[in-house]
Amino acid sequence: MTVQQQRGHCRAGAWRRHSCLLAGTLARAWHFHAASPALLICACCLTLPAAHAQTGCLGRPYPNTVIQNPLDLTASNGVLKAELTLRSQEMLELPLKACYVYDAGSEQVEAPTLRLAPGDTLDLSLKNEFSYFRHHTTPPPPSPPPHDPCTGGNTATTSTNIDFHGLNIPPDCHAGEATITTIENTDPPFTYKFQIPQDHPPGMYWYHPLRLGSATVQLNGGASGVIIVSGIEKVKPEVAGLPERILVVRQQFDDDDPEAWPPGESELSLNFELSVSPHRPSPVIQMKPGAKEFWRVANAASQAFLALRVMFGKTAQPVKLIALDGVPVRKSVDLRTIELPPGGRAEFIVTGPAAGQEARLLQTEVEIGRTGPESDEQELAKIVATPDAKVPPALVGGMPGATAPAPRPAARPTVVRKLYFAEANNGTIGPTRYFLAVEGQTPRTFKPSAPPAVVTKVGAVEDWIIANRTGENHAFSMHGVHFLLLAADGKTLLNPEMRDTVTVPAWEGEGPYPTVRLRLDFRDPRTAGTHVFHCHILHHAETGGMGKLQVNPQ
Ligand SMILES: [Cu+2]
Repeated sequence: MTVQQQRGHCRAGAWRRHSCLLAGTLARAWHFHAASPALLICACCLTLPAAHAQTGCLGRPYPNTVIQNPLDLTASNGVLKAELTLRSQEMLELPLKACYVYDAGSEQVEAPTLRLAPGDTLDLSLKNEFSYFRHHTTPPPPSPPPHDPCTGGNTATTSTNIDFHGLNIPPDCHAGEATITTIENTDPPFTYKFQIPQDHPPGMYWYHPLRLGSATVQLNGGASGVIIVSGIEKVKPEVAGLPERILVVRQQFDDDDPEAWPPGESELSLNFELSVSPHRPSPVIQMKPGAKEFWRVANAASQAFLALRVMFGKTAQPVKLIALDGVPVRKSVDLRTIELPPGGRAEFIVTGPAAGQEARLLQTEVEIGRTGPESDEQELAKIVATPDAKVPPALVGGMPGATAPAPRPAARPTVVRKLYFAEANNGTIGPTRYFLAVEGQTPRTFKPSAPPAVVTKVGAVEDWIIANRTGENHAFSMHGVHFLLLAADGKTLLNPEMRDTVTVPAWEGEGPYPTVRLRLDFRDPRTAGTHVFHCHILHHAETGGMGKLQVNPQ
């Protein structure tokens, strides 16, 4: 049963409509989202045929469910060939679902983890069956056939593409290009095909839509999954043999209108299980008492800045940092708070609580700035230690891959540039426009067809000092090449590490603008091409906060 059928049926009779609304209200009141499809069907659609699950999204975990890793799809003989279908499912009064569905034969699975070794080829086919278009708008006509996704297309919420976040791959169509490429829901399956470089850092990456006009709606609906470049145990032997836990934090919004800012109510989820304690029980992470695990956490929220703590009772526990943004760190410091901007990843070793000890994974309150959306404390999961815990499989070694940390940029930059985040309203009450501008240039909202904001050449080593002139945090994210984060909030970092996404903190309204300083190294000829950089609050990117960097061959 499609949503349109549900809605049409409900509108056919006043009492039925009332039942639908009542069911929706109950679902909302109980935060009973995962169970609500059944509730809605019971309440208003008893006379219709059974649901056709294969056309919508899959069920997501019930409250109190033990967290499990997503299904792994692992490359064999140097190739990972897989097919994903992007779908949508609209439920009355519930957040829109957007889902990457993988047909595993006996069952369909949402958002599998793509596992590749350096040197492997990803051969990924994406079928776009996303049918949701924003309310009060008319779906655009499909581009006239034959439509070539590499040339662009509709900017409707039905169009899509994939950004393989953080992978150092060429910015070409069918690979790392993610602002022009447009796959419409009338197109045949589109193939992404590229090789993971032999010297690629081993770590956690992720995939998500970045098509301007639909990316926020689709990401908020849950369209995201993990990519693991294998071999981290070669660089960080302390993780070998530890249970490897994949954790993805997503954020769903009650109102899917991306024009709304600050956005309305939202809920975080962990591996698709909503974390809305105390309204309903939290997800459960089962661990063996006192045992170590290797946690790989992605912030796949479109807006939430994370500050994660593993709490035993009221005390934050130290965790041992292993990698940031897919790159093993040079210095494995102990941290009690893991801060992750939207798009960021952290990998770390957690020691479990004793049997019976109260423990949880906590999102703590984050300073977002005067005009940013609220960010309250939220329990993401209970951590339950029990001797018969079902823990994820241990990280196996023996995969090919890098054996040394990623090389660092040169000690001195050849160019220093200044960029800044800014915002402007259209009139006094119009929607906010976002800018990620180069100092000295007239700020413009981003257009994929616009000339590059920055032009450089292979061989350059650039320092970018990025200021925030707005009252809210932004998340600067660079495609195609990692950067060394040298300074944050004006302070030089003691342990600079490679990153692909970084928080640029809000300006308080007086005093100097907060800045970050990062170093980009273009001495590798493979960095040639046109890359994009943008705010990873995807709504900001979609409404202008993006730019292009052209690296010319030497
Ligand atoms: Cu932003």
